[in-house]
Amino acid sequence: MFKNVIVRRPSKSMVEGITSAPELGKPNYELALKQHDNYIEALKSCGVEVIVLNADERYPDSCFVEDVAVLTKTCAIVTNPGAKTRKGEEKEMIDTLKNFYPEEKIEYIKSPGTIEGGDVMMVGDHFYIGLSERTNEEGAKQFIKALEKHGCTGSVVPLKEVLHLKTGLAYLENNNLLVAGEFVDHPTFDQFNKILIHENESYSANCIWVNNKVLVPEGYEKTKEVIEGAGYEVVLVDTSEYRKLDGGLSCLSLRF
Ligand code: CIR
Repeated sequence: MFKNVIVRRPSKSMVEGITSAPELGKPNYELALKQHDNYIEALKSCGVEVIVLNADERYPDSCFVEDVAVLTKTCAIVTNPGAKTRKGEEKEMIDTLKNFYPEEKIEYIKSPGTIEGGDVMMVGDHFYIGLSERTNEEGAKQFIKALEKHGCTGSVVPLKEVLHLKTGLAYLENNNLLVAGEFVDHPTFDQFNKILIHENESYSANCIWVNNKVLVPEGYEKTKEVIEGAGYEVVLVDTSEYRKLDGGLSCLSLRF
């Protein structure tokens, strides 16, 4: 179960955030703020305390806090983002983490290692790490070493198409795994109960489990149905403005 969630308000500069889909247009900042409010309310409805950090105009993508740290039961690992314009974002998270973890439980990934939290999926004490354009082998190696120091384990998954590992995967606890695209037939995940995302709804693979409820992006009916069919209560949140920046529900928070 999660007790706490950290989010960061989107900055006005978010309209200049990184995107692989410029054809979707620039995000509408006012609407993004409203969607962020709703996201916070949806999280609170799952029984967590939400820590809301101020917007940071220097970093257009800084609302995607998931990428700058990975928080586990035993340690916090501050990442080293692979995207040029995101370098430095991680430093702005450290003071907040110190309110929850003693210094000896905070680890740091260092260059030339890079890793972004969107590439890390927690399954109990084990962490799957996607090797992507943002996360390199050296970053994954340092990350696994840090995990092992604190009683956890990690393994790598080379990625083909997705931006981050969790662009196409979401662990819903109880051995249930949402899978889309390149992960549908991926042998690494054969031991899970796979819940398949329809190919027309692949964006909605980025859901989050929060204390037995599942936050699902609004507008993806088939995904909503399969998750409800698996026995979960679904909470819908519209993320249209974040989608324009390749972001989704998991990217917008750190849950621990
Ligand atoms: C980026 O490209 O870094 C942002 N525009 C989107 C980050 C999405 N984060 C995530 O999947 N964890």
